[in-house]
Amino acid sequence: MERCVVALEEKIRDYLGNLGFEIYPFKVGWYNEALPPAFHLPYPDNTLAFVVVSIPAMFDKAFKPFLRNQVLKKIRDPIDQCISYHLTLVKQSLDNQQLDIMYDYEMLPNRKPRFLAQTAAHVAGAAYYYQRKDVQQDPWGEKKIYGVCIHPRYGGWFAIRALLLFPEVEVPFLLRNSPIDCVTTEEKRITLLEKFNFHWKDWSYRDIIEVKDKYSEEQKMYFATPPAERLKLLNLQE
Ligand code: B12
Repeated sequence: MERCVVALEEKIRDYLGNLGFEIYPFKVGWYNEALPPAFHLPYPDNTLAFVVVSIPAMFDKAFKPFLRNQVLKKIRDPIDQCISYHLTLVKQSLDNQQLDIMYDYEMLPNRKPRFLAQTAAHVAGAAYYYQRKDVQQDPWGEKKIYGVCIHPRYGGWFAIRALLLFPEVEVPFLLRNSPIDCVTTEEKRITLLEKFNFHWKDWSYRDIIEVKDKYSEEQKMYFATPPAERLKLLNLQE
């Protein structure tokens, strides 16, 4: 069984790795134990799952070729279409293996997200999730402060896109990798949360650590454009 899981992981990584995605395995139980029941994933604790993140290279390696080759549906966000296109191909390549895919933008009928992307990234060891409670001397009083994940190589220049869940694969033996704590000082954590919450549009929270790669000016311009106007930016709408 352990060898089957290694082969499965390699197969998915071989496909997605060349397209600017990374995958990190985890057990559903690790995710569920961090959250109250309302957010639990409805699978047994030992179920195998992967969190899929996009890194800066995704824009050139997956998105631009996708735009050249596919007919876009005008009502859906092009990046979402690109990601679901590739993850559907991954699913097809796994023959009879049962695979459930959940996307970061999917909501349940009760308006809660289908999964909490940051908690998943943290428990899978992909990116440390810095929350208000990771700061000792909290300067924010009554304000609502959202947490943010930082990737050890790409800082904030990445996104958490999806979960891949394998309902038929149980992995009691899976070893847990802790996420790398790369924003270690109190001062830096406060700066990070301030920037993410109050200045996220200036991109600066993403550079809280030194990074290996970041979004190009072109990619920044694309993501800074409101979703409804992105097709126009790509010259795909009259
Ligand atoms: Co937003 N957003 N967002 N967002 N958003 C997401 C969080 C995400 C993950 C999207 C993605 O990558 N695909 C990224 C964050 C990436 C990262 O962390 N590096 C993201 C981003 C980038 C942004 C923006 C910068 C805009 C943008 O560029 N897209 C801004 C920045 C914030 C701001 O406005 N200044 C932004 C804004 C928003 C709004 C519109 C404000 C809302 C509300 C934000 C929020 O609630 N966090 C928003 C949403 C709704 C989401 C979304 C869809 C759901 C988040 C959510 O509802 N969380 C996610 C994608 C997703 O998750 N599917 C993206 C619910 C709350 C309750 O969860 O605060 O984490 P929580 O609380 C849980 C944990 O604390 C956990 O229990 C709590 C639940 O009970 N817990 C844990 C408790 N103890 C412990 C201990 C440990 C160790 C762990 C791991 C967990």
